[in-house]
Amino acid sequence: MSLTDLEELAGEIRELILTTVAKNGGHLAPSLGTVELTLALYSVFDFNNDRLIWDVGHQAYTHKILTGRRDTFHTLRTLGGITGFPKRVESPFDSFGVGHASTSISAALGLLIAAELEHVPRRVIAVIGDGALTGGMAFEALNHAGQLKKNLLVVLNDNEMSIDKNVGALSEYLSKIRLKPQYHRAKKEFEGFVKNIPFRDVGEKILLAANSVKAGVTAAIIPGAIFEALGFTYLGPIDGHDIKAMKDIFSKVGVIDAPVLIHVNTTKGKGYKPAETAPDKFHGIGKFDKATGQVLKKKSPPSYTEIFSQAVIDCAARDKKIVAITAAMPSGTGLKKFAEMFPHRFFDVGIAEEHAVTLAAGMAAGGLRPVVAIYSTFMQRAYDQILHDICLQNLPVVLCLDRAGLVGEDGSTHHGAFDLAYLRTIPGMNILVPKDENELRQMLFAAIGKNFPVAIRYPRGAGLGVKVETEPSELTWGKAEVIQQSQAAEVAIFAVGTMVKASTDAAKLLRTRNISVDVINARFVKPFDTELIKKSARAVKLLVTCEEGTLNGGFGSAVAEFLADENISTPLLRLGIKDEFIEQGTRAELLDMCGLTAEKISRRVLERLNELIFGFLTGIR
Ligand SMILES: Cc1ncc(C[n+]2csc(CCOP(=O)(O)OP(=O)(O)O)c2C)c(N)n1
Repeated sequence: MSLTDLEELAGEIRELILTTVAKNGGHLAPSLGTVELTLALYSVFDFNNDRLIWDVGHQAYTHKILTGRRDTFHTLRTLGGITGFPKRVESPFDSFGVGHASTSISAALGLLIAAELEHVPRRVIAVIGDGALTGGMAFEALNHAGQLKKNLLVVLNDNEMSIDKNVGALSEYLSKIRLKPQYHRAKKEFEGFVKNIPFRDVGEKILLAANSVKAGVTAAIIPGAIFEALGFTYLGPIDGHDIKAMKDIFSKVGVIDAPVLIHVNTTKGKGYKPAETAPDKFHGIGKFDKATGQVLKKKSPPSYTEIFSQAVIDCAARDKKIVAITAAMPSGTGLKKFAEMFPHRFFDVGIAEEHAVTLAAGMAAGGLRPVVAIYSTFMQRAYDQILHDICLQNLPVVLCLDRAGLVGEDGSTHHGAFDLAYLRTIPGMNILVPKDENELRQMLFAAIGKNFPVAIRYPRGAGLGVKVETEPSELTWGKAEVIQQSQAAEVAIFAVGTMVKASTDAAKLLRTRNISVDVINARFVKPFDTELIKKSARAVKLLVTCEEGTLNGGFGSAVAEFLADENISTPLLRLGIKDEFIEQGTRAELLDMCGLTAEKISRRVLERLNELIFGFLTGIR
């Protein structure tokens, strides 16, 4: 396509992205920022053979539209529709599945090695944002790639933003490269030089020439010296909205047989004023009015995140030792307000969950009381740090896992389905799950006073609208809360978190069929209330556990293990998420799909009771 055609296409794609995200919600600002970059990449490389790996993948909407998904783009992030992130099963052009940050360079290097060993000549390109570059894995991969000296191409998409403003020394360094006046002069000279290299003089000659010019240029300005030290040839920064400039540089470096990093500057939210002025708000957004940029939000009770936000501030106001840590999510986790109120006690470490957790362990070892707020799905990154650095030393760190359970439209990469299972295996870990937003506040108060590790996991979205008590109330450690109990109960449901309300409603439905059900808020997944379970097991025909988490190793597993160990033969029905990855949809659709609604819980209980009665009558149990 001609440059004019490409620019026209960029406008059409932008409009399609904007219209679709306004209706479905999604990652607007990141994807608007990469329209020209994607078009330039697709103009130069042949992705029928070459491979393009996106980091996080939330900026890849143009890539999706260009690779056969324009007509289905309206289904973005909906149940059964196309996903918000690249996914291998969705398209052969999605070379590597993503959702979590900082994986692109490792994956690209892996694909490159595979191609070499299979004798397939191919370019592999990783596109990574400046935010994702704050993740340790990105550096591990750069370090390895620099040593292997393979022709990996890394495009650094620098918009100075993570979700919130990017943080860290590297981010400051990249900003300096943008700003250095002598660099701009040198950059012009260098760009002029690269443009004038005759195309036949590609390959080694370009590299030699580029390096000799760069030797002179970099000596004066040292742009990208950090990447050079890691074995990459650094080029840039170039304007990431100038298709021609990017095409020029991509086509010329495309044949260099060594690792190259091209630094492009983009504007997050490019082309849509509300997103350009508030790129954090439009990073990932729900439905909004395209004309005004106003979010279309139904009135709802405060979210769990909002309640956590205030609770941690209230705790910090009482205790100077409390510090708060986030991994690049001050807004998402609700810690932004804490940062404003206690700037010296707040730490945003970038997309570095592992570091966040060990940093907290260090702080705790030094006498502080760290609260680490990280989404459940991203905490998966820090498993060993939780085990080895916190629990093995029994350090008083409070882990607050937001977005636990099914998160909805972000889909399989983002569901917080595994936390109960992965935390439960660790000796010394305490796991609390609130049934509502008030209990979340109370649990935080209780956890902060303890001398051991505690994790609290809570869901995405609005609370139940219950009254939130400002003052701490009694929470007996390891004890469940009886919601309803009767002598005549045939069934006892031990429910975890969000499932307490669903189970209470299920009990009402079962009541209409003359089945009396006890409902217990488990509250603690570790240590859990073994005494009450034992007591209930003796009293009822059927024990039920219900959790918004994977069944493999979750709370139900804990109860099953306990019953087996205690030689208790009361039948147990475990309800939760089956051993599979759950795709995207609204939270309500997904809960229904997983059988975690009152209606479906009551049906499963009824079925199991029938099986038990039938089994009893026929002697098969
Ligand atoms: C391991 C991990 N932690 C946190 C996130 C949440 N997250 C998604 S995108 C993003 C910021 C990425 O910034 P950048 O790479 O610069 O891309 P941009 O959105 O600015 O284009 C964050 C923190 C994630 N996806 N993965």
